[in-house]
Amino acid sequence: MQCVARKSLMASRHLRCASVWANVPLGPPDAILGVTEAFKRDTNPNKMNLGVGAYRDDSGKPYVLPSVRKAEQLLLARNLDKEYLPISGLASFTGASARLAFGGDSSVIKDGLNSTVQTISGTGALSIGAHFLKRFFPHSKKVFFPTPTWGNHGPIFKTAGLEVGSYRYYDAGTCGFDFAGACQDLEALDEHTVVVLHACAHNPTGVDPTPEQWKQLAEIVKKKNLFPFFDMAYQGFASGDATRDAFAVRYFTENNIPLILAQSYAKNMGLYGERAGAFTVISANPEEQKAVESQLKIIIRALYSNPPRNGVLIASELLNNEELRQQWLAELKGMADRIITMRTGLRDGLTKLGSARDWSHITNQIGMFCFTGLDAGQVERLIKEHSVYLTKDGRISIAGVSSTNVEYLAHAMHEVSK
Ligand code: PLA
Repeated sequence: MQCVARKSLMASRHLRCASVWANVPLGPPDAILGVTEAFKRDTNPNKMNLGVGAYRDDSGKPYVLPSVRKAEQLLLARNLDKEYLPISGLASFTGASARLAFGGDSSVIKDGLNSTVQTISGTGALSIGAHFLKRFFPHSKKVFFPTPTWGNHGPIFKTAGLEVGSYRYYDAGTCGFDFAGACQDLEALDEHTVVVLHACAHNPTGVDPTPEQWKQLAEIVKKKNLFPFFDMAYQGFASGDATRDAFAVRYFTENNIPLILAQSYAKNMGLYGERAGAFTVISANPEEQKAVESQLKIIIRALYSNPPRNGVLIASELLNNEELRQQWLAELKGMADRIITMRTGLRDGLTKLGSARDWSHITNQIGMFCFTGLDAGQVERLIKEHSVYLTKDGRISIAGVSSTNVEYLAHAMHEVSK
């Protein structure tokens, strides 16, 4: 009797739960992170995960930078406590992060005009930025992105209540930058429109403006009073040189263009899961800076109160301890160089196999990703017939290719594209 009663109680509970959420539709897997889930289910020993942008060493293993390991040892020896960080994060980290982006001599930093807060990596920086725009940007609430852009840009800004639009960026004909198209579209925007710019190593295309083109884009931005939101998720990963990759951000700032900036240390320090990042607003004067910072803290306090400690303690060591900083910058260059070597290897492999296609974009593009130009059907064949996992748009993470499987990849790409 008792058992029957319990059973019927459970059944009614079950029913009640089901009815509350009955209207929740099943969502699709994430376009980028969902690729990893499919990869994990594959039993082919030759499988390759080129979906998410996560750096692998030449044996295909996740890579923890030796400088990061050293920083961890230094931190461990300090027996630190686990107290909350301030709402705006670890000051030694946010200060150094701003200097890495804008340069130590930057007048905005010397004059204390930057409000830099610690964020949950680059995604968190974009999200805090989007919330800040939604609350305080006095003009349009529509933000414009390059076509194509990182798949999570739209969702982040829409979740914060903003509308999204686009401007031309990639030329599928040349697999390069559609500079004329981008200029035309930016010129046609209303004054005081927010435009998201990838500071370097554009994701997913690997196509960046040249310094000369950046200067012309800055002209348009200035003339039309556009408001740039720089997303710098790959500083140092494009050229191997963190200063060189900061060119656009520094050029715009030196030319007195007001801007906001998202930074991530996921890729350039290999701190992915540690979630270390920063968001910066440049203000016109110190009073404004104080007000902006106070509002950023109010937004953060409501969203997650204060940020995590571990990742930024490591990042702060790498940025502030001169010996570790030099080691980190050398290791960063090592990662960028290995990616460039893999690009050459892949292109050479395709040529050797007799591919009739022009693959020069593999080596012309920069950063973690190569936008292969393969169409949806070819992508599907790469996955199904060769267990090479990539995003549907034909993007491959070159950072996931190694000298042991670059030939396999070339062969697979040749097979599906001939
Ligand atoms: N901005 C751009 C342009 C990115 O490509 C990424 C990450 C981020 C911000 C945010 O990274 P973070 O929050 O980890 O700092 N893009 C990855 C990962 C590497 C992802 O999609 O989450 C990608 O594979 O595209």
